[in-house]
Amino acid sequence: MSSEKRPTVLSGIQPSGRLTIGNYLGALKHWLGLHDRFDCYYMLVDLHAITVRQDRDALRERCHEFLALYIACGLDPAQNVLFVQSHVPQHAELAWVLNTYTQMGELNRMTQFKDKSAKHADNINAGLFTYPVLMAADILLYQADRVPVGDDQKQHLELTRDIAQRFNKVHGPVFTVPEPMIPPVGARIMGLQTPTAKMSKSGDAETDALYLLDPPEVVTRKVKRAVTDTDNAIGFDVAAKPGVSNLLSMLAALSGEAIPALVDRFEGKGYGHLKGEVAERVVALLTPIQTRYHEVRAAPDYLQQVLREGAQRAAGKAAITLDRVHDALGYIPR
Ligand code: ATP
Ligand code: LTN
Repeated sequence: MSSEKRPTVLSGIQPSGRLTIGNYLGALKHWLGLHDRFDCYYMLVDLHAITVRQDRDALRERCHEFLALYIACGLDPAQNVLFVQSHVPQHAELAWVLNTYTQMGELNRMTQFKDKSAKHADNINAGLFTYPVLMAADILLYQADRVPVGDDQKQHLELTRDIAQRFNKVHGPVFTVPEPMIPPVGARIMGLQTPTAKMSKSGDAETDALYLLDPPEVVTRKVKRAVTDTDNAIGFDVAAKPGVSNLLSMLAALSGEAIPALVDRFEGKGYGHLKGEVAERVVALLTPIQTRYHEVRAAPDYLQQVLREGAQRAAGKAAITLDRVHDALGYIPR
């Protein structure tokens, strides 16, 4: 599938918590089909995941679960390089180098660091602080041209670009400077119970998120109970009507209809109609994904083989970049 001139796409998700409809609409969905035009690398970023304590057995299970979901959502391992970050040692090696091209002040400004430190006040480890540098290493190792992510990763992408440009200024054009790909709708799905905060896969409240493996009746119940407001008038206004606006964004991302067209279509109808349609669309999306997931998940040897091959292909490309970096720095070749 790879040819010299094809641009590269890379993205990743932390194997923490459970994949949500936010992860799907903001990221995963947009990875599908890119292999026609790009060399595609999609990771499970297990090095990033340990910036928050993980249970050993659960982490191992989850990597297979997430990989099976990647495949069930439509990522064909024959056309996309699917791998686990810890299988490619160059990620950590390049991250070390890039740490020395990143300023403390830059990392201090990262909103994800601020949010995660507030949430895990008992474990504000150095890895949590340098998390964005490892992410920059992930991206720059593969000379990625485009990085499809949700809105919350925009700041990390900007830092990655700054680090790449800084390194290139000193050492010449070693790194491709990547562009984010952030979808116009669905890039920031909010919680069902707290529509002022991002839906998160590691959140505590079960009813706040729609998980990709939620059964249909659970999806329907959660959507029906989603927080809205009392005036029962459908309109898009994130500040004044965060819950209804979130449902409209989800429906727009799921159906492809524009938000103003949805507002017109639901005029005079109550929130129950909107919720009914959102639930229907989510169930229709998830049902075939879940069927496929159970088939793939039942084949652990296959999953292991996908990871083995993915790691091999990823490491081949990563090694070329790391050699160039070492050469630029003046390290003696091995
Ligand atoms: P966690 O809660 O475990 O920190 P998360 O749900 O934020 O995780 P990540 O692994 O950080 O998930 O993100 C994976 C991808 O999904 C990223 O591209 C991210 O931008 C996107 N994403 C995460 N949450 C949402 C959301 N609520 N809406 C849209 N995109 C999202
Ligand atoms: N930080 C990202 C996950 C991530 C990532 C990447 C995304 C790690 N490395 C490289 C795109 C490209 C997050 O979603 N929290």
